[in-house]
Amino acid sequence: MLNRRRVLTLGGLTVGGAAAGLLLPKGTPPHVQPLADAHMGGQLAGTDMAGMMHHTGAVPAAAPPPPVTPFTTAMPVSPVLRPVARSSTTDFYRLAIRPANLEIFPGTTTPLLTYGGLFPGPTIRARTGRAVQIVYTNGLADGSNVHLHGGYTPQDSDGYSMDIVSPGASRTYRYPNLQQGATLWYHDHAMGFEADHLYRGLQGFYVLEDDAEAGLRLPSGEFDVPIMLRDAHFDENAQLVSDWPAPRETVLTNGKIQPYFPVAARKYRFRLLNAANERLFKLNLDGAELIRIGSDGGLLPAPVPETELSVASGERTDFVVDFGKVGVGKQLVLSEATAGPVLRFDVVRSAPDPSRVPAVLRPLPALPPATVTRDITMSFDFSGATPLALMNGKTFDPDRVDYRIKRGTTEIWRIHNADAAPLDHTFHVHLVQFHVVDRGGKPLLPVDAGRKDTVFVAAGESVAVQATFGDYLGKYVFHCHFIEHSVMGMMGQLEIVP
Ligand SMILES: [Cu+2]
Repeated sequence: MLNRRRVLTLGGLTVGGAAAGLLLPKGTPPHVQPLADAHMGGQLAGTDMAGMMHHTGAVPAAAPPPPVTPFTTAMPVSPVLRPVARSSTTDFYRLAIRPANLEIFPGTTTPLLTYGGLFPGPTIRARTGRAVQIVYTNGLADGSNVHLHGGYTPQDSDGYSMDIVSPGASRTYRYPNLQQGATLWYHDHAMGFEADHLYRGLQGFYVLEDDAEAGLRLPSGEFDVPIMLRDAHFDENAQLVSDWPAPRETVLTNGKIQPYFPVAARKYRFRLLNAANERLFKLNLDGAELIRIGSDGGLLPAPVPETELSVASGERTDFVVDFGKVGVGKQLVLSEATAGPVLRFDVVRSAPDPSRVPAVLRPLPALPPATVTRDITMSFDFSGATPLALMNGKTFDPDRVDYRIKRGTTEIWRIHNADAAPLDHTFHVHLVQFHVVDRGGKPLLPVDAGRKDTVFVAAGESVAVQATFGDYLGKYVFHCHFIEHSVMGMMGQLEIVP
């Protein structure tokens, strides 16, 4: 029987190919070859694929990456992208999708795919009610596109999986920003390539702010800090290795390994994004209070003090830390349950603090009663020579519309993870923010609160969500945001119709 290490060795040629976007030959239009024909490699038949798909970091890589001394690199904060022009209604931007060699391990560089030569990409700061247009130019050798994750976006700007920007081409994405303030993010979503493209760095923040939120006097400006957490597997030369489902033992915090971040002794707002392809992060800050204020779709109704944050791939959680309670000269370490320390905050100076965390943040009105209920099942099928990743028993087919939804309809989707541990999933649907209304009859998780576009569904679990579908017509996808599952076929599509 093949053991785990043996399978990892094979992985570079088989599953690794899938993770590298080699489900399809390079240069082949993604729609030419159904995902079910993916070159997953018959060599994997009979191996414990399910057992492998759980990243615990327990199995060391054959050749470990270069050592990094913890807390010797400052955590960068991605710069805010400057508009190239402004009109009375719209901010205009340009952004290149291109390769870049960036320093992750001190003293050497790692080839990445980037937005604007940065990882994470530059942060786009937008205002509710004010439109944004971004011209993206694809400087990659493969097709690419851009999805605004969590955005209420017209179909032709959604980054629909089959709507590809060809190598060398440019595309204008238009975001009307007709939704409340929220920590959104932008990332690649090109059919067949998205797992590899996200893994190699095509990710950035899109922070939407609104007037009501600004009036709350939450920490803002330099005290409002996006933090992108993700994991990766590097070889001894600091090169990214795509050998999913091998463990990815290195966590990157805004693109650096175990950085430190100097802070003032006052309140900060952090916008935490789990941008890992496939991971559940459980975080604590040396037991300090983490005041949760926001979820995927914006502010919670009221702040929730916690000491641990659980955030799965694709989810965001906004929280406030009051370093004024810690004191100058002290440090707090943000640690992850399996990865250990990922970031150290050094309280280095005092500062005035006019910010506050009000007891009431933003109402969460109930949605209209649902008139349609659907059951959606995510599962793997290991019975054949090639493992299949399924949504409702089928792999994704761009020519099949799974659900036609009349615009404005409120629906309940009961989402089932039919797999056994450790095969967890996260469910993401484009276009809408939903409310989590049930978690198998058990109490909802803290991270389920507020408006959501991505929800964690552990092995064997069922989660019900309620959403009102808006006015934009056309096809949008829903999928597992453990993105290798998605690229293997765990994706479906809806069509909003008049
Ligand atoms: Cu999944």
